[in-house]
Amino acid sequence: MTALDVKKIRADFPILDRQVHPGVPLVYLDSTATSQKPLVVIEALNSFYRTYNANIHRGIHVLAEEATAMYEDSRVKVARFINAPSARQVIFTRNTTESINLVAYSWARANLKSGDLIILTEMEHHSNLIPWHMLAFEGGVRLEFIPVNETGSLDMQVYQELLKQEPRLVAFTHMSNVLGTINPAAEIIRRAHAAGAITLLDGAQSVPHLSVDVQELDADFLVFSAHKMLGPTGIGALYGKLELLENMPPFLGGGDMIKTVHLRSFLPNSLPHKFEAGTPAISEAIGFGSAVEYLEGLGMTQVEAHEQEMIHYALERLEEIPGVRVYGPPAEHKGAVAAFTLEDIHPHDVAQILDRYGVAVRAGHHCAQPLHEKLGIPATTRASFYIYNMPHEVDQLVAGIYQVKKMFS
Ligand code: C6P
Repeated sequence: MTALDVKKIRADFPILDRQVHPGVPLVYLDSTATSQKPLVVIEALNSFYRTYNANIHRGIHVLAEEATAMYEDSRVKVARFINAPSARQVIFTRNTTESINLVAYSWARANLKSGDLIILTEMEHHSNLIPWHMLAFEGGVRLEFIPVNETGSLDMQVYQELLKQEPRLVAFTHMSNVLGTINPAAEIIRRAHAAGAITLLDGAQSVPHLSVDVQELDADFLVFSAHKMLGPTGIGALYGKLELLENMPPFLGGGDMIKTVHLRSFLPNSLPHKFEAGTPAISEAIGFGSAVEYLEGLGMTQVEAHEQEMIHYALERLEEIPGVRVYGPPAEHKGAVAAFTLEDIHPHDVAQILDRYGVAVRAGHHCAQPLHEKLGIPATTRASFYIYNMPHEVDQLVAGIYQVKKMFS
């Protein structure tokens, strides 16, 4: 018995009915890269362009008022989804990457000086590494990393030691996009605060799959992308504590982010508009609102339970194949992500052959090259599961892997 009515859910995702080669139906196992979109999201975009397309926060005509109301309503929905105290604390950005860059450019450049320490982890996505590398290169901040141990978890003892160096920021992923590890976010944040640091939680992989409550976690910043949680591409969010956001200088300058402008001065707008320069991704933000509503309708506890069932079954089946090695912790400590190697067959070959059987997986370093270096491998093949995946798709993946083995034997 699954926690979700997956057959009913699948009917909401028209793309899942397509064939990718003649007579070969799609088995989509790449939701960690981007999820598919339900009809309500597709319809939200369609209805915007068909009936009330207009720029927001500017016009006084009906279309502009409707578009503004829907855009702001989406912000309220997204804020509710993560239990933000106020919608003013949700900034719409392009994606997780832009949200992290916003914090790096605005908060970090205003608050950190040469020699200050930022703690990251060895399992970060490049988005939560490069902005800090750039800052280190430019402003001399120091970076230290919480190691990943053999079980794919963070070494909390080394973290405790690093905290003695009084970091200013601890920025870490809630869920690894490779190992699937769900990090103990509340504990990492609690310890960071005790050491006087603030925290940035990369929720790109957790917000779509777990119930994430910023107040319960006491997160200072949380970043995530709509496209990984049933929403459109080109829209993401930055949540921040009010006093932090209020005191941060603007990131990008231009229209909408100002209160008044003179030839030689300007006054920034209030939150959240201070950080939303120029015409934003209006239809995408509205689609984002529909996506979170859809997830709320399913219930995040049920989503999580379904994914636990999927990953338990997937690991059980994958681990019985001779020559397969799955990376990361056991199913109960991870999300629905299975990155694996198959003997010494290159992951790109594995993915290419699986594609012939309709199975869409990702191969490569998944923008986590340092983690792969740590694992001592250049790349992995990664299968990931979401609300619309069913156990028989795991079976198709496994059958495909046996075909790969046969071809290379
Ligand atoms: N990971 C994957 O296939 P953007 O691209 O800005 O929406 O998300 C960046 C990002 C940040 N943190 C984590 C943990 C992520 O997994 C991602 C995106 C995708 O694994 C694309 S590389």
